[in-house]
Amino acid sequence: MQRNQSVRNIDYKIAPDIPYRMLNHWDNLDGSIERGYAGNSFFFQENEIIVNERTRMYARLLASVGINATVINNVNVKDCATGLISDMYYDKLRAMACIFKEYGIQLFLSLNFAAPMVLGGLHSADPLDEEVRTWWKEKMMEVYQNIPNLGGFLIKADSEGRPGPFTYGRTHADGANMLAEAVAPYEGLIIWRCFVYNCQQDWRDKVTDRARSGYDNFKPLDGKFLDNVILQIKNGPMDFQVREPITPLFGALHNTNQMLEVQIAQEYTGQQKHVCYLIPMFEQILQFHTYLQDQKDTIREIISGQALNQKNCGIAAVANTGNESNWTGHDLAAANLYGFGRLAYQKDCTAEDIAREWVEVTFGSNREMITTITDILMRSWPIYEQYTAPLGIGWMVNPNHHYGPNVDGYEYDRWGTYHRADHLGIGVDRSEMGTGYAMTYQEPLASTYNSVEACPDELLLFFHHVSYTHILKSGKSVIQHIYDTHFDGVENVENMMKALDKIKEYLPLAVYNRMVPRLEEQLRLAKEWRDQINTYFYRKSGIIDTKNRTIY
Ligand code: GCW
Repeated sequence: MQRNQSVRNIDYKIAPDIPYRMLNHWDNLDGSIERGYAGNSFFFQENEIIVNERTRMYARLLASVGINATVINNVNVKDCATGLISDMYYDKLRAMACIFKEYGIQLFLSLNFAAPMVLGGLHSADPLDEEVRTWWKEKMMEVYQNIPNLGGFLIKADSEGRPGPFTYGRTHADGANMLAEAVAPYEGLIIWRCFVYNCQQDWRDKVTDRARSGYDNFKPLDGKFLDNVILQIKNGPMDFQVREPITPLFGALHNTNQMLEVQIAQEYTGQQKHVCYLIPMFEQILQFHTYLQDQKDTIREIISGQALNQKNCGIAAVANTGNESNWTGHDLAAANLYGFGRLAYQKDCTAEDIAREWVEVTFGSNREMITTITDILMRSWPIYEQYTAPLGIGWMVNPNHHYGPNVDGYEYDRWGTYHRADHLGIGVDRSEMGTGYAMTYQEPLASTYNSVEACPDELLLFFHHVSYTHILKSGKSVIQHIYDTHFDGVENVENMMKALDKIKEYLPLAVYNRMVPRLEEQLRLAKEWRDQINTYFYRKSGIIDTKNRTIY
């Protein structure tokens, strides 16, 4: 009805194919949000849990787009957050879980693997230690007595300084299974993240490859996890960059429940100041053929459980919400929350249908307005890619907060994220002659990515180190591609602003007034990206722009 369509002949039934459609909030108990760009937490404030009218509005919001599970606290479980599984918080959590249940949503929590030490005073968190195992069993009995509707737990272990089984020489299967046994009597799930890599790398070391780490750590454990464990795997092998290949881990696990993790919080994609509608990216990911087996080998078939006949599977998005009145800061960022839910719920929805649907239900029925905003959304991810890091290389951002250009920001650091540019060329050799990452894919993907000629342009620098004069499939040299896309990117942002201006009368004034300063900021930063990237590569390569535009 909101879309102004007739309700007369509606007679259809749809059922979601993906069992768990989840949000992951990175909210801290002090009210801050890690990678949050829409204000503070509406779950926590000053180490207290908030249950109020917004809790219900939130549940309704999620239910309206088909999301059925949510993790409310940050995967980096520190300080008071470890104590969420203690007396102090049970009453509020139970109240929240009950509200969520009315809307068909299950509450989950992130856990601290070292909780037996922090809360229990034990000397170890070794998953094979009997005392530790007993502690967890008793703790889970207590937790479920207090919060009967709890869905289970999400765990980040041995990652970026978080504790985990490696400390005790144990595997991630040992760690996950210990917890899975403890929650099994209550039908709880353990969602175990595969974001495990060496974040103390020496930039001089060209053998270690962060991209390989998920595969190298988890492929050998295939088949070793209990059935109430789900491995949660980020879409790319690195970390939510504007362009990454799809992780090879999905094509490598035959006997393990899997869940895809994407990020609608726009950490590396403009931090909700820039328009970047990510659903076309997620659509590509879900349709991707892993070649795991002859049939039913797409990511969607894997995480819906159809490929491997599983039921504990799903999709999770790192959430983009906060306590700002419009939930997502940028009004257009709400399309990512809506779109994530819709795409996860309904198999045959396209990113473009979803964009249009969102525009109609949000802003009404004026044709020109609908076309304009749908078009802005649909072009926004490619445009963001144009003015930021080129050809799949990623990063080039400022350390820590990850906003704005800094070509060498991560080049000489410990995080395993390098572009390896010199005066002759750029890119990371991940072919069999380099780190061998390309060979972790199933065929024919391995051969495609392994070969400079066959590798798709948009991923070339992720897989290969090439000279600036290397000719892309597009017919342009790498350096000219860098110059052209960066000039085009800024122009496209300018056009976006002009287009929005033309339909301004069809938007609520408050919405328009919120959007304009953000678009101005997007344009300012797009220019900064353009000039820094172009200047950097002009100075490195000494090769002039064939179109003679201004480079500094
Ligand atoms: O992308 C990185 C973020 C961290 C985050 C981590 C993760 C929650 O920069 O802020 O920590 O990924 O996914 O665990």
